[in-house]
Amino acid sequence: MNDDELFAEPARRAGRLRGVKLEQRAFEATFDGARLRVEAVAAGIGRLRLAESAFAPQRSWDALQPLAPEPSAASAERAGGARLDVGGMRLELADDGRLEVIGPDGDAWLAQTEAAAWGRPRLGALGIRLREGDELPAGRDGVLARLSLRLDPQDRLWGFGQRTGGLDKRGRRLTNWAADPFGIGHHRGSDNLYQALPVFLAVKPGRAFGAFLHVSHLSRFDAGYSDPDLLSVEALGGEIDLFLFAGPTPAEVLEQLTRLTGRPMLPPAWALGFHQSRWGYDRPERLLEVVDGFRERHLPLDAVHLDIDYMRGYRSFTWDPQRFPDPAGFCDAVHRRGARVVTIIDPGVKDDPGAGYRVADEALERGLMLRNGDASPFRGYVWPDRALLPDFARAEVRAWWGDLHRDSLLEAGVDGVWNDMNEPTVFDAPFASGHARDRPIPLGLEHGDAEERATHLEVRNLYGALEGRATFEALERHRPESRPWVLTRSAGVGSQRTCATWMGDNNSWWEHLALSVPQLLGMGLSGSPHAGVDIGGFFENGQPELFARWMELGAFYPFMRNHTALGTRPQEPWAFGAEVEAVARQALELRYRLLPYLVTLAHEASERGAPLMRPLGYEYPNVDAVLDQDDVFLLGPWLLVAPALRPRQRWRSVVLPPGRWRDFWTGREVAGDAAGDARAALLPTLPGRPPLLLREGALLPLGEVRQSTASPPTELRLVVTAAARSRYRLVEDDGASPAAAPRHGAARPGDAGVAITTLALDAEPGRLVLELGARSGGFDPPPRTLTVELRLDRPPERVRLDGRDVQATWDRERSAAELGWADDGAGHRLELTL
Ligand code: MIG
Repeated sequence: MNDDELFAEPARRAGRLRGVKLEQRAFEATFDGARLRVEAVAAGIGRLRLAESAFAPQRSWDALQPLAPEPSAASAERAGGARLDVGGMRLELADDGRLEVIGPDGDAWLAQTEAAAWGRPRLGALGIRLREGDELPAGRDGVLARLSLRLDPQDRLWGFGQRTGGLDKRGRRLTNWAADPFGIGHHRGSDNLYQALPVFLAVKPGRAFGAFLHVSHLSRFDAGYSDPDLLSVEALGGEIDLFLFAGPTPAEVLEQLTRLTGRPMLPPAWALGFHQSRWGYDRPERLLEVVDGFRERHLPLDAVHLDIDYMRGYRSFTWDPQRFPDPAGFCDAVHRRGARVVTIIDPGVKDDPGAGYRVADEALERGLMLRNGDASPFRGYVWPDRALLPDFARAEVRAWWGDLHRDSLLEAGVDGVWNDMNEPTVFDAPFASGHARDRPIPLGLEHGDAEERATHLEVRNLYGALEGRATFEALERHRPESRPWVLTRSAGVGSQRTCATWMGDNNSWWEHLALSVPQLLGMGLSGSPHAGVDIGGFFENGQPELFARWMELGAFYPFMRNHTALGTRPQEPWAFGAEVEAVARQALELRYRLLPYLVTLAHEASERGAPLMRPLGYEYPNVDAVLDQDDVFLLGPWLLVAPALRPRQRWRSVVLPPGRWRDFWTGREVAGDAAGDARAALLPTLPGRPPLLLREGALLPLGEVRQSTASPPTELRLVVTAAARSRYRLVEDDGASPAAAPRHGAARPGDAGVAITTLALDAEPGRLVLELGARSGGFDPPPRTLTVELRLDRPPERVRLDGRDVQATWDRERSAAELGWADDGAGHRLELTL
């Protein structure tokens, strides 16, 4: 977009570089018309701020975590301009005032191409829906800053949060503005959805780096859209505040990003199980019938979700007295069936003061809701008709909102909370009118405490995040013995600390089944790994084969929930007949067998930001041939999943990353055929048996099939494939205690609620040694069998456990040598002669 299209006035430029001031871990440069600050924030993390004059104040609700700067992290030297080493990359300012990000080998990762520009943009150029007659707020809020940078032609651009399309977003323009595409749904051409996460990775063989635009105002990346070689960063609020992460691998970028913005929360055990939901389960009898339906058919289930139908006239924090006369009795009945209850909460509070609805009365009395310029409450139409919106940028409001959960939901026994409509979305008329259309909120609407007033333009992208945080903190406060679980539709950077998310309203389309892979990969790469999509599809009627394939794929989603819209055909796993039900059962059984692995992966996420679902290039960043594969993924380090994504698909081709791969189901090696510089294999997509490959050196912890996480496991199984050397750290926890989830840093052996076992595999021709370290930590798993299942080409000649000869059984169907013993938590050494 050229300047005349973008700006409503002649753009102002930074101008001539006037001088540079060096500090110990930073430098500041003054231009005729701009100010630049470059800072080494911590090892591998740099920050670049560019404004016309003063930098924006840090907000009390900001996502940034306090970081201890590493004293040796940086040095600024004078060489005409200035340079700052942040460890793993240098940030340089040339004499002519242009910025560069330089890798350790001297390559320019990003290079500024023209002077930064500022100006008030044309509203129509921003590409967002606006309230009729709305204008940009006055002052710096309404000023757009733009910085253009040259990209390496080889770089793939990953992340950018919640998006449609493929894994690599290069060639697109990406707007960061939370919005519900209601009535349109989302599709390949969609731009911004419910969540704004202005985060990306640039990846090419040999190195990756990352960036986070720390601007909550509306912003945009032109990622090679206007010019294939240019990335331009545009932000309202008048400032470019860009954090840069040196990598050099994708895993390190995620570690750096989440060190800065917060590590993902650790879900309670039940939340990693299966969730059944639908809009329209409107009575306790119906919900209990659904839970019983799972139990009778031996379909594992851990949670049911209550959509808006449970409320009294869509009033948040109420139960409909006719339909749900005894919420506690209902929750108890679900609990007795080994499942959990999740209730939806919408931020739109019904505007009916004086009608006995405590929430509205308090909100108005105490002035807790968003207000118009004339101090009257801001109103919009949502489910309860005319509604008020809480001002979540205020700590007082977050505490009040959080406390509302206690009497209404927590005391009844509700286990988790689901936040919807929190972009926030409001309409112009009651839904009953039949012509309600969504009505954007004025950009200048004020949020926040008097001492830190901010506009809607600044707060919107964090509104859902702040609601989620209020909810999470309330659960921590009022139920300190359990790990909170909150699901949210809108979210922002930092939400990963408190919330799981889903991708909103998809359709029962094969396209949306396929989309879920790059979409969830993008979420994990943006630091928000606990995500899922509505299995079976939300809008439109589910279809048998599509539903079966969706359950197969959904078994690998970090968050696995079946959900569908009001009025669509039934979508319980048994709704499509016996064949589909059988596939769904296999998928659910696989999910539950994977739980020990998912728990370990959730710990890896909470310790280092590692996503559970990973693109192949996350684990093999130097292998060009796998970087662009976005219809397959890895679950953690060990499992490659190549799902069926098309109707009547009988085969799946997959590019194999280097090393040896074994079919999970048969144990046989999948050699593949040479395909260019890589190898590719063709795998059968048998119903209920998604193509699944084990990496060499896999140390994959599995459990047995359970109907719910409420029943204690009785087996831990380690599936192992040979490799010269492999290491893994199995983390188990009690599934409930918050102590198992340190907010920052790795789970340590001393942590309550955690058990850690180190696994070490070493092999040489003819010999394989597996060492299990003694279990450490405060959590003692219930009595169980420990089984080791080694996937080998043929039965081993000799097996010794702790120096004594033992017998292993040989299972031909899985090509596996297997032996087990009562798990005593002690260290063991298994030696095989092959
Ligand atoms: O205007 O609560 O995305 O999951 O079922 C629709 C009803 C409101 C949108 C959510 C969807 C939920 C639905 N909600």
